[in-house]
Amino acid sequence: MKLVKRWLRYVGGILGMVCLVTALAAERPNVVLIYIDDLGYGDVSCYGAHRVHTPNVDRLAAEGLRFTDAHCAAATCTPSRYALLTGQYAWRRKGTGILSGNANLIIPTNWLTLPKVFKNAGYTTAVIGKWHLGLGQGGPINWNGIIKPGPLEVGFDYAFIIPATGDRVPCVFVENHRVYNLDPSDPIQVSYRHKVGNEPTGREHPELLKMKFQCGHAGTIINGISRIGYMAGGHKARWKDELIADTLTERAITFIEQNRNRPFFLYFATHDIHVPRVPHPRFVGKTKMGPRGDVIVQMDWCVGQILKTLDRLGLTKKTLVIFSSDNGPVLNDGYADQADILVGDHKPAGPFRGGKYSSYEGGTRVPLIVRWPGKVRPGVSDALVCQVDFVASMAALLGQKLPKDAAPDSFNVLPALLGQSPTGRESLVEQGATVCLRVGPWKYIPPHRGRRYGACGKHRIELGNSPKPQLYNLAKDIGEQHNLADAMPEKVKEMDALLKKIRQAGRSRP
Ligand code: NG6
Ligand code: CA
Repeated sequence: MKLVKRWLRYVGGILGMVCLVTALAAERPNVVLIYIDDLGYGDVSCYGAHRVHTPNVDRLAAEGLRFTDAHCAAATCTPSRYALLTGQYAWRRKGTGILSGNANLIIPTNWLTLPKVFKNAGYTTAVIGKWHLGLGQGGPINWNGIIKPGPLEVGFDYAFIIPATGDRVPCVFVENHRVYNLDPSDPIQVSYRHKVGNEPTGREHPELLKMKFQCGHAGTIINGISRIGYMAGGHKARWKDELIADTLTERAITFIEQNRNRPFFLYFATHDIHVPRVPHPRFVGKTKMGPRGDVIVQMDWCVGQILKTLDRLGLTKKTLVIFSSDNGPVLNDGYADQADILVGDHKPAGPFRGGKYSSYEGGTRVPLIVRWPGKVRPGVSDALVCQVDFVASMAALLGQKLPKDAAPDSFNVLPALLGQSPTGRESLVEQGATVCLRVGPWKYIPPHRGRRYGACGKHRIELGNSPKPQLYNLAKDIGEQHNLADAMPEKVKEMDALLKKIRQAGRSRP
């Protein structure tokens, strides 16, 4: 009898261990962050688009939680991604505006970052896609040698990146510390000041262009498209814009396959739907909206490939997928690709005013979908959350304690992200053309000098700059049409004081 009891206890113990380990493993999912460039709130069908269909993003929404009040941290790429990876509002730090392609790394390598949160928990991490946070330090980048510090020094185990943007030189991928496919006998030279090499520029030879530029983008012609900046050499390494989506997706799939048996974090940052919008021929003409519509379809295909890979490898249930965008939408961002002409009644920013670059909600309110089958109940959440919160929220998911000085503006909104709580933050600083404040339904845009319109061509974007304060009640006025500042001076004062306080405190995380 004693023996049987002992044996039972032994088996029970093992069973308990197994359950515990399984439970822990279930709590530590793989995380795939699918991060789209310039995708607006209204650009996918699950957020109301009808002139373009995005069945794969819609599948994510149907199987996951779709947020209606989620924000990127800023209305342009670099500050937005900076905040995403560091958990610090970018406006707190100089030099975090849109970077040129030869800028140095802006994330200090000794800081805790989103990928380091995963690495500290034993995950394998990768960034595949757009970087735009600078590379190297202390001056010019040697594109022909070892390029560092960069993604590997801020916490990624593997990197295959577009250094800046598709419209900025150098038009090459960087894999870990080196330009991918570089022929040493054809070294790369890059300048943002003056022409290098003797290849034609868009300014000199617009007749050579397969896609004309309208604002900026008059530099070296690469693959029939003139870019921002000048570049020479590196011919074998230059990307073909038509193939970027395929190349990045293939890399992402390979990374998932190689890490199928251990926890991984993949930051998959597409080039789409940023300019230049050059879909693979198989997507050309898929919408009636020209290249901008077609690259939305291409982006959706990329999402589908990732989801299929997770299905095929049996990883769907073990993987938390996050889908979002780095800033609001823009139609004409400098190339004459007809986005502003063919848009029809499509509403890139959904019901919101403004778009990329703007202080209005269209600048930072973006799609956010979180899927974790069995853990996140499908539905819709109106919680106010921001990508700056991912650091603290993922740390909470993985049971990591954040040091006091790390991720100073990152809130743990994990309960909201997992659909366990209907509320997220109470307030949020939104970085548009200027630094604005949300508190619940209230939106405050401080007086700010500057241009009224941004971007280019027809339908330019209202930046929200005004010499007068603006106050909106989004609960009643989602399109920010009725400025209540004059009618509610006390509210303006209160919001202004809180914004100043958050700015002066140097941190906002409790
Ligand atoms: C702007 C570019 C725009 C885009 C943007 C950065 C011009 C006229 N406009 O300066 O095309 O590259 O910078 O976009 O050059 S972001 O999504 O990376 O922030
Ligand atoms: Ca962007």
